[in-house]
Amino acid sequence: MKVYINGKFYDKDDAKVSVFDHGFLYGDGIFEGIRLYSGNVFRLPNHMDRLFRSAKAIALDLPWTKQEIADAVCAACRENKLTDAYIRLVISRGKGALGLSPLTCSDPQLVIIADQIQLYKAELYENGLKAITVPTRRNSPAALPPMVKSLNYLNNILAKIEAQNQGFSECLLLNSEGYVAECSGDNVFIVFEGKLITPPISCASLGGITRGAVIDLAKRLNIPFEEKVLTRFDIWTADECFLTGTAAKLIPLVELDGRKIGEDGKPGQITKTLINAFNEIASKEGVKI
Ligand code: PXG
Repeated sequence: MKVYINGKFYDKDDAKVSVFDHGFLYGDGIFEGIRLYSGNVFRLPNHMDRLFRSAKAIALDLPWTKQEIADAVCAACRENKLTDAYIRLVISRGKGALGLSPLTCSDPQLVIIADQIQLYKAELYENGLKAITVPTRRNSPAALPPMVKSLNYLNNILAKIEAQNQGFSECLLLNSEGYVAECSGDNVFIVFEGKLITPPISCASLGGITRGAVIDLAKRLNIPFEEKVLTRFDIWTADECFLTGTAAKLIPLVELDGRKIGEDGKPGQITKTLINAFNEIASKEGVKI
């Protein structure tokens, strides 16, 4: 495997950034998780837009254009002869002196790893996931804006640990007001009385690229859709529930906090329709590498 760093490719073992990089020292940086399906990079311009918004939010001036970074993503896929991949793009603040100030860093590092990811076992895509709500709350917009895909994911990692300690692989995070935000690295959707519903971004959810694709699909398939503030009650009593993320794709959630979702705790019909529709567009849409 060859890893892209600042315009060059390195063997996996030689792909290194400095321990003085503020990305390593302070989690000062941003990232994107991107998919390559059948030789097409899914919604690459949307990922570039989100990346540049993250950079702006952390006051990181990027010395590359969106097109240059998008080209580097495609080059990393070609270099590794991939047709299907998970691409982890990282931009760190760069090497600097000890101390929080980013003003000592002048050389941001652009790293692109094109690899594979299998988040959940195949069986769970058929039968659905079980999750619990964890005590850790989603980052408050008053602290770290949750729309920033920053290199500090400890909030989500702590939530994941709490779920795993209870024997669950996934968890629901509420926002600081107690409303549903999202799962540890996935957005959450419910279906209630035929309507598809997800919390608005203002509930401290990430504006997921997969979330956006599902909303577009719902419109195309004439499935009524609404963004609505949700409580745990709404998920417990939903007819269907599923999660969306670049790594996870679409995966049914069939139980939350010991409550079976829907009548039988099985993946629902609208969920299955959207999973099939997503799998169909995923390999057709996108930028050819
Ligand atoms: N919420 C959060 C907090 C995320 O970080 C999503 C939702 C789903 O968004 P997309 O755009 O992927 O549909 C994310 C996605 C990784 C990694 O290792 C990436 C994410 C989450 C966890 C791990 O690349 N991002």
